[in-house]
Amino acid sequence: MPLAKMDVIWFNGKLVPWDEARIHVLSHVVHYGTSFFEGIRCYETPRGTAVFRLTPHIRRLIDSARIYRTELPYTQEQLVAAVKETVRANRLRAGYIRPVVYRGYGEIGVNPLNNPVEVAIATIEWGKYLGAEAMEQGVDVCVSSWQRFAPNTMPALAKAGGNYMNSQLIKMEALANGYAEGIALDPGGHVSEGSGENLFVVRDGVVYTPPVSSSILSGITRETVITLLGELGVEVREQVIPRELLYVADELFFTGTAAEVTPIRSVDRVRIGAGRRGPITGEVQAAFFAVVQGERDDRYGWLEYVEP
Ligand code: PPE
Repeated sequence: MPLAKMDVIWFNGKLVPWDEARIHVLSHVVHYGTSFFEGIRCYETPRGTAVFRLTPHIRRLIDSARIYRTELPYTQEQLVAAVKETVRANRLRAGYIRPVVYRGYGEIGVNPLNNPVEVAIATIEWGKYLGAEAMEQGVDVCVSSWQRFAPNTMPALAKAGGNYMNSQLIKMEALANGYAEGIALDPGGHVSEGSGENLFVVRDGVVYTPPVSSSILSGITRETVITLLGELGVEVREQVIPRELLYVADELFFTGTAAEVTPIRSVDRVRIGAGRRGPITGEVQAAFFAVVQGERDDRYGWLEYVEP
């Protein structure tokens, strides 16, 4: 997505003009990928703009940093308030929010700990991640020749910048071969996730999704969708998924903040179901959009309103 400039970025505690949120080329993050980030969406609702599950996203940001022995210079409450402040300052009604924590300029060398921990929060416009028509038609994907990282290599539960080198390999290979996205297997050869999305498989009315032990990011949309499927009376099993279950699935779909709920219509050129959005995918997608847009009762407190 090309970036359209907004007015301000929250940069180490202050709102600064968009063009002034800059870092030095010798910042630790530039050399060693030392960052943690979040992707969050806000939506227009009948009661004003609401950030979807803001607090769990900020909590995951703090956890990602903690896994790398990094304590943030702001509390969860301060960061939640800072996100709302940034959305208000940019008069954003619906869009995407990108908080990022990184190690800045101080010294060179692998040890990050002597470099400052800096925090920025930007808001950007972001339409449909895998294309607008994809939401109904579904996307064509492949199983990647790249795998997700093994346990004891890169911690998958941390949403760390460096992890996305792996995602980039998956994504570039998929695009080069004419697919919208790639599905990575975990180091054991079981299904893991897309380059920036979690994956769900539907077969005989039961929904399957890989467990956190399959090198996935523990997606907040994934958790949301599991809850919504439960409400719809659909059984969800978090279990290890063999690759071949993809080819015999009735339906497949991705979830993610950027991807929302995106149907998949083929894998490795094998048609899935009727080759378009399946019925369970359609139902959970409709439930998801009804929730995020405040069109139904917010029974879990998922909508965090920007205006007090
Ligand atoms: N797995 C990965 C690897 C991932 O990056 C994301 C989010 C998810 C699963 C879904 O997580 P959640 O957003 O909490 O439901 N990917 C973010 C970044 C995408 C990008 O291209 O940048 C996102 O969707 O914001």
